[in-house]
Amino acid sequence: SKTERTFIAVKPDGVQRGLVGEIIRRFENKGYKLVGLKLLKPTVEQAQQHYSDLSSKKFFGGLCEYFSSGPIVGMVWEGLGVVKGGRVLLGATNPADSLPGTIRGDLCIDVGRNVCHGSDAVESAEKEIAFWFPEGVVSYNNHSEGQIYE
Ligand code: YYY
Ligand code: MG
Repeated sequence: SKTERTFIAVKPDGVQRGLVGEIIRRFENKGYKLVGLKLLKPTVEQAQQHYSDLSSKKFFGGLCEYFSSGPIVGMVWEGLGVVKGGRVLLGATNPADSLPGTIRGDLCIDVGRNVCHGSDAVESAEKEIAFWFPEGVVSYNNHSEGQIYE
């Protein structure tokens, strides 16, 4: 549905490299609707919770340390098929495999510094949005909706 939502984050490397505007721009240009946006510095505990599915991986410690090392920009984007479509905009997890034209394909090199996060399924999106935006998101009418959707 048009009200499907996903959690997208610009990771600390993306913020430090000044890529916040570029990443937001790609989601805006696509036609998705921004309904949540905040700059925050995650605690290690928040990083561990966010990535809890990966706790058995050997890169988990480094991932959580990196994710909590500086501010991130957490966002909620809404639109038809936005969970899958958002992952398409991000590109493959490993930038070595991300195609040109994707955020990771265009903007980074190392899998451990891949500048952005995106929820991988509708269910995990709902979980991540509730975790990072417990206060809820913002409802409003987008005046372009009639041009974006048939
Ligand atoms: O959802 P996505 O971010 O594309 O990948 P995940 O498999 O969920 O892994 C999360 C995060 O972990 C990834 O963005 C980079 C990091 N990572 C890593 O450092 N090394 C790997 N071999 C795999 C993932
Ligand atoms: Mg993931």
